[in-house]
Amino acid sequence: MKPVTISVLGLGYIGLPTALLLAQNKNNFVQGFDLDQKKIKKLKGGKLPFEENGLDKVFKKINEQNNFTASTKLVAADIYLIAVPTPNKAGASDLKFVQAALQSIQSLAKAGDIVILESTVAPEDCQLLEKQLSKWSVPVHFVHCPERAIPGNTLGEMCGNTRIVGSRSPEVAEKIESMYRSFVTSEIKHTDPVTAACVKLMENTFRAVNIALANEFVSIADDLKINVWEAISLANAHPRVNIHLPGPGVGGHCIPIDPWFFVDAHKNTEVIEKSLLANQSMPKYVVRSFNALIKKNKLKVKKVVVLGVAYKKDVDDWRESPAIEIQKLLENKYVVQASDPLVTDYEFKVVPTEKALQSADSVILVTDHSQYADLDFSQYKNLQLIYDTRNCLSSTQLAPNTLLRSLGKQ
Ligand code: SAJ
Repeated sequence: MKPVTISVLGLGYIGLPTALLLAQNKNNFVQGFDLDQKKIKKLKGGKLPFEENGLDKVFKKINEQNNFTASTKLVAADIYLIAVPTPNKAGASDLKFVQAALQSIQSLAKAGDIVILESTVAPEDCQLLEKQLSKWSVPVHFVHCPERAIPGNTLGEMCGNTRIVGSRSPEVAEKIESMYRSFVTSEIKHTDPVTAACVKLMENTFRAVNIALANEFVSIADDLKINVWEAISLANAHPRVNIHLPGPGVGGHCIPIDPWFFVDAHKNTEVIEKSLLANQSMPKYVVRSFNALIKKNKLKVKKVVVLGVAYKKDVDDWRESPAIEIQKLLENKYVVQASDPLVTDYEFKVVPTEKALQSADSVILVTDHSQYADLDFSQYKNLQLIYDTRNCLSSTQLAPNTLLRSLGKQ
């Protein structure tokens, strides 16, 4: 069989794992391309530029196969796969990196080549890109296959999540399905590119709206003086109910941002908009509840630790993390220290957990890292209050004089 040459543009958290997974198939010749010289140097030296669960094993195998190259110069291929960032500020995807990638592809493209876009874009932008490519002097096929990744389990998600192939040509869709089939074990579904972009946004919007609902239930539970976690768990025992978990707010680079693409481009999106705003209001709700607890229990709190600043459990990523706003709000009233064993380079100084807890008189737990479940808080006798926004701690971890309260739990 003639080898298939695939050039992957952008060797980041999506592009690199995708390139390596594709190279597992010995019939693929995969050429990775990135502008970052340091990254390419590392890859050429047999080192991964970042850590990702299980990726080192795949990389080791690929290095023995000789069908993966990394370069700062794009090389001609049959299939181009774009996995560059689409930093999405102010409600629209920023296409500057996608446009730069397309420009370099255009200078190499031959008739019949396939250009796959994996980066998340607004459906309107997808329409625009499709139109743009249809005007190239050399006829190429545009395909949109929204990326599949979840920080902490990217390989699992890339292989196990349903893949959407958005193409106008059934033959091209078949070809791309067989390309992904070398590592995707779940279903691969076909549609057109714009629907594919819409599906990606719908998935993230579903999560945002559902989390907003759970967050709204917190305030209802507080009014009724009941435990929201217990109520949600009982409601979820119903076969057709799946309420998500409340929390201090929604972070990450997708769920708090992507749904704005819908709100900004369409009418009748009140539910989505209100949900995004409801999630955005959670840091304020957390700080208000924390202050109310201090007042009600007549505590003398001066120093607060924000425990966990990553946007979610067991990741080192703090993009859009609610911990940032919580800390800013707390600083109006308290001396605040941020602490997170996984995060180093952060908006604020990060203090080692033990040191931070030794000098603090209270804690707001923002991220439910697994290691906090084994943390012995009882050695920090000065702690008066721990406010657990994820309901992940147990009173058995604390000294008897420390008060433990969870968000939405009386
Ligand atoms: N969160 C809650 N309650 C929940 C679930 C999550 O408050 O019940 C919070 C988390 O703490 C976090 C935020 O929401 O701050 C987002 O976390 P997440 O795990 O739901 O999502 P991401 O941003 O890590 O990854 C999402 C995933 N999308 C969906 O699950 C629909 C992932 O599959 C996508 O690939 C990714 O966005 C993306 O790149 O679009």
